[in-house]
Amino acid sequence: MNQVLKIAVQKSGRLNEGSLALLKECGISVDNNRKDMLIAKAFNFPLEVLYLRDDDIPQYVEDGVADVGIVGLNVVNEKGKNTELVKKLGFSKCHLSLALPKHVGYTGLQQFNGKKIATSYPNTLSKFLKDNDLHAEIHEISGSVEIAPAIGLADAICDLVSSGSTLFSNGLKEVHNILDSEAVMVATANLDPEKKKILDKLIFRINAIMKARSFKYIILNAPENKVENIAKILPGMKSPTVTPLKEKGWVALHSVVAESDFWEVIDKLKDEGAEGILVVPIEKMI
Ligand code: PRT
Ligand code: ZN
Repeated sequence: MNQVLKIAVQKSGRLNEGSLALLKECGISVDNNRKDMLIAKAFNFPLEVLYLRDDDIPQYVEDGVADVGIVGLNVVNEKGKNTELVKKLGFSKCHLSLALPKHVGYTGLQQFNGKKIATSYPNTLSKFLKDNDLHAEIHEISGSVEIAPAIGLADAICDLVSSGSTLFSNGLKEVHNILDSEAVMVATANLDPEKKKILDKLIFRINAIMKARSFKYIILNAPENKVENIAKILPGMKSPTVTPLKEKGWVALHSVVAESDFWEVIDKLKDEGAEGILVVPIEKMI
């Protein structure tokens, strides 16, 4: 029988869109039009999608009900289930942080000793406190953690932060990051070899997409006598493509540039006399 890889994704919420967009970019079409749909088969890849609450995904993957799952690293850590981290996916980035009321001066982690901290992440926080030899009372709440200090429920909170605007609007300030998180793919231990082959194929596609996202395609015009210098700035995947322009003494160069040092490279190119610089996104990079 032909095997199908079962992947768990969040049914609705912050991870849903990014997870489905990633599958789509992998060329995998999934029927997800109906809101009440809990399971869907891909049309053109041996994949079945299970739509679940994010909190349940680690357990389903541990049990092998789902072979793999896309979930926040924060949830994977908190649940502590037996799953294998396959890949960090680079979206839904946030961090789990300790925060205090704005007016309270912060002197260091020791300040949390003897305090009450509200959180939806009791296991992660408890481990952090233990690792740092701190003794605080954890008050577990499942949502709206940010209002806990204002209503006298806790002295501090430990919650996810992305832009920081929720903390700000609740009169809180972030004082210590305890975990960097992003969407990750986890897999069940001892995945069936047939399914492992399907997963490898999926990861190959994801790698091509993630690599493409971190690079830009760049096209520019430059004086011919500057090609050597520019090639050093823009090494490309092998070396830049150089084509002559109709105007004598000028060439066009095509290459790729890493998003991370993009502006630095542009400044250097301008210094070498590059003109008409065009930068376009890359869809896949293999
Ligand atoms: O219904 P279900 O249980 O599936 O979803 P959920 O409501 O539990 O989770 P959801 O959709 O809110 O978040 C899913 C995952 O998205 C989280 O587990 C994180 O991995 C990731 N993520 C990324 C975030 C945030 N950014 C985030 N900002 N999850 C929550 N937040 C919340 C945070 O709790 C706080 O209340 O947003 C607020 C802070 O945001 P800023 O931008 O104001 O700092
Ligand atoms: Zn949840």
